[in-house]
Amino acid sequence: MRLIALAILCAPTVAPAQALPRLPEAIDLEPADGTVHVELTAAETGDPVFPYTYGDGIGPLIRLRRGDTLAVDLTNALPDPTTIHWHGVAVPEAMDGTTWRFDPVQPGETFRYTFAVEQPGTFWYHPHFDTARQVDGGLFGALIVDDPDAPTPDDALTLIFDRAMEGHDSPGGPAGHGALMAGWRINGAHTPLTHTARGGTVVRVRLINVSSVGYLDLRWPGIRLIAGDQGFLPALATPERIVLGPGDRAEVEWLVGDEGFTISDHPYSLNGGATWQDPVELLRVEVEDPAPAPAGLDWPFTGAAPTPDPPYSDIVYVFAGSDRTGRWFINGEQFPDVTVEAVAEGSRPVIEVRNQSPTEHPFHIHGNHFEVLSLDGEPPPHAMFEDTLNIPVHGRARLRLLADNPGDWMTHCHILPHAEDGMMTVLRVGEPTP
Ligand SMILES: [Cu+2]
Repeated sequence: MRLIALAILCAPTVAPAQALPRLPEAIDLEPADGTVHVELTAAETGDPVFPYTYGDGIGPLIRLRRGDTLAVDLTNALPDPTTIHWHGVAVPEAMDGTTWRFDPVQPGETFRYTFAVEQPGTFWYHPHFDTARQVDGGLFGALIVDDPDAPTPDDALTLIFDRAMEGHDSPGGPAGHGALMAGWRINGAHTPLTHTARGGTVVRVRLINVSSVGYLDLRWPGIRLIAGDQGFLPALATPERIVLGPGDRAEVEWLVGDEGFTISDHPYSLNGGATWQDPVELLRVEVEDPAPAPAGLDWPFTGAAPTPDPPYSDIVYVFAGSDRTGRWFINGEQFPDVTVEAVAEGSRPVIEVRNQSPTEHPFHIHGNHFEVLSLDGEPPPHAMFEDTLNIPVHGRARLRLLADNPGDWMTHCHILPHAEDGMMTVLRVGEPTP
């Protein structure tokens, strides 16, 4: 009898997974039509998990409509300089948060970032100064620009994926090792998480990878991909998996029926993709009030075909380096000792990015975005507009830059330790400005 009682006492109890938190939304201090005014303070928290914050936890979600003007007053309460970079948004160079030609915001100072936004899409904001440490420390948030032409779903979620301090303190170590060790958080909460959705509804879900090193390889049954970095795709895609490198975004729709599903992450190596490790459950979607799954929404897909890949390049960037040396190069150079390539404002130069290293790199360009002409010789099925594109090991991407925003723009790998160890250059659009 005593043994039985003991066995009952020791029966394992399964702790219910925590519910997925929704992101806090930024408060608009001047709720007038056409403007959004937000105050952010970058400060230390004393919390080793998120040592830095833009407020209460990770940064608030800033939501705009296409054509709105955003004004953000950033107060720097950190002991170090900082900036805000608006990843994926065509802002004026002085608002881009980079320190190539502009000074960072000093401790104790307040700086106003202000610009109009004409591109709908899923963007994010983060410092571009001491970047790996400040981003990993918790300085990041989502910026959503709504398209007034898009249909309204029953519900909408924004999921920010990040990992705890992951290897930026050992840039010479094998990239991806830290990523394999640390667990993912979504909206600041440790996975696995659960979310309850109502049957018979359409949920629009925005996915943002803000990790400095980690790749996501997300899988669930019946993926319906509707948008990438720069707004809607030309057509619905139904891939088996969604791979998001650091800085990358995607949007999907969930058609919630009478059964739940689980989003898992398949461990992914920077040295060539899928690994031998088991998938990890990140988010279980449970259904309340089961009902037949609805049809997908009528998203404003254009059906645009990709631009044909021409037989020339205007600029070639060769990415090289290795984990062994921890030194990373573009065209044999390391930032800030770089050759500034220049293209005319309004031009459509063809850029070829060749990855000669044994590590994948997410190629990112500031201030302007590009169309993917081909990846390893294959054109995409539809026109594909991005600002962040993963280049596989020994891969070759050919891009058509929509060079419409003048300025000196950082062009770099978005694995932040790689960028800080040299893998960054400058692309000038238009005439040099004083
Ligand atoms: Cu890289």
